[in-house]
Amino acid sequence: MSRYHAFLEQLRASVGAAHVLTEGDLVAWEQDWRKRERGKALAVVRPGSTEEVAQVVQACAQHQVSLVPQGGNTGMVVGSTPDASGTQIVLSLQRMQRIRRLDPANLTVTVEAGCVLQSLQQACADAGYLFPLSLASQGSCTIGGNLATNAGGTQVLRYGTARELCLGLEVVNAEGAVWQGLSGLRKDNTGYDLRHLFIGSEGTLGVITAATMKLYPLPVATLTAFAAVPSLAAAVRLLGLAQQQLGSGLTGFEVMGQFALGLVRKHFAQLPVPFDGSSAYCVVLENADHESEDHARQLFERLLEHALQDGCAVDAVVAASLAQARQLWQVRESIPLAQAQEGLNIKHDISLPVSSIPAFVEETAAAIEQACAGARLVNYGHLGDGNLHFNVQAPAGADAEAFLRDQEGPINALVYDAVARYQGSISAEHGIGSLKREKLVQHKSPVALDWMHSIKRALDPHNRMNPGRLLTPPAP
Ligand code: FAD
Ligand code: 2HG
Ligand code: ZN
Repeated sequence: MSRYHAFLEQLRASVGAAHVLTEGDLVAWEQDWRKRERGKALAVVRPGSTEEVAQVVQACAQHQVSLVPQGGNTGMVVGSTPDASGTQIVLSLQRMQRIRRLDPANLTVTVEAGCVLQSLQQACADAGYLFPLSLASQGSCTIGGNLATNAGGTQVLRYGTARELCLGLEVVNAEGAVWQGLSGLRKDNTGYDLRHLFIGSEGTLGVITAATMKLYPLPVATLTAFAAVPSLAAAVRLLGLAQQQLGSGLTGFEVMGQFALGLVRKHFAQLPVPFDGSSAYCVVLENADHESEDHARQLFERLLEHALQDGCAVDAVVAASLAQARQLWQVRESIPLAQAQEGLNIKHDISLPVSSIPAFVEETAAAIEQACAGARLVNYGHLGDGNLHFNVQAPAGADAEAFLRDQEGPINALVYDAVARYQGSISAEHGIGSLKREKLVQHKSPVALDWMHSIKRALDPHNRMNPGRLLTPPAP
């Protein structure tokens, strides 16, 4: 009889046999979104309540089994799938989708971790409120995963990251005890703010089972524009103009290199990408107005007129309808999918001071070309908050797997050294997972790393919560 027989029986007794998957096709839980790695799960366990999560974690503690929390499995850094040993369980939060409470006067919503982001946005909109976190993966990613990775997305310049939207958490710790921290308070100075330990911890400290998140009033009108800009420096100038003229109405400012847009044209031919592709970059801007659509349009048109006069934009269009606005956003949101269709690639999810971005890109693009002639730069991202997706695709016609094997190390080193020189971060929003663990050791201060290991030891002394992710495993 397998060493795990009693353990699996205990799980079945807790969550029901139908929710302990050990056979059949488990690829959806075992393979990461980017297809970088396929692991093997001892079981995929799908509890339906916080109490059941606690029982599963208690069973793991009792039988010394480690677990990998998983939401929508859309993470970019191989953090939500099991390793290849067949000894870890995937603890999927997918069944915990309930919105527990929407409190209009407090402008908060309390929601279970497995709720899909888009369902949460929709439920809040139906009730007349805005939940602003927006990512291209919102049809699959979950609020628990968003918090565990401190997700960013396209509205950060106005509303902040998942961390800034979170007021309280419910967490199951490594022993299987439940921490009730679902406060909707905006002020609470009663010592260490524990929620911040779990936000961005990538499942390594505890399982987030529910969260209380901030809501905002729905804007009266939201308009989208698409502009062609001659350079990144021009895009930064346009950002400055937009901030000045739209103030807090500016809710999105995304930049896209022409090669990235070319991938959308190639792989999503049905999407009309505006303009002829002759400008170096394009920008998507969003203006949310609390007065009226006319007011929003006037402000937007005045801004774009100034930009055309200034030369920081060479062409611009404001969407005439919601459907057109959706299409413009779809162009931007399709870039990661188009990139995936083009083949395996190297991703650099970096942040830099906005002012340094043009010089960084010029210098680093030249260095990449020198190191690997023909490597194709897929440069785009959330310029409004200083986050670039400075990705690299194999040279045209080259074998992508061989390119990754031979070039990922040298290209990563080159890019991350430049990021350090420009005082940026090697992970703006996707996290560390297992793909960037070694890089974290190189780029985080030894004091900070030491504190991180101390926190991990204090909260998960037996290293059972997503071991080997984010932090390098402790020495035996
Ligand atoms: P998963 O992938 O399942 O898990 C991610 C990490 O969180 C893992 O370490 C996992 O162990 C941990 N985790 C998951 N749930 C819990 C829980 N309940 N408790 C504790 N730990 C947990 N990210 C951005 O930040 N901005 C973007 O704009 C963006 N765009 C994307 C676009 C596409 C097309 C794709 C595929 C991904 C994108 N991402 C983006 C990355 C990804 O969607 C986010 O990281 C998202 O927050 C992950 O949520 P998830 O539910 O899929 O988490
Ligand atoms: C985005 O902003 C995501 O589209 C994905 O963060 C980025 O695929 C990427 O590199
Ligand atoms: Zn992003």
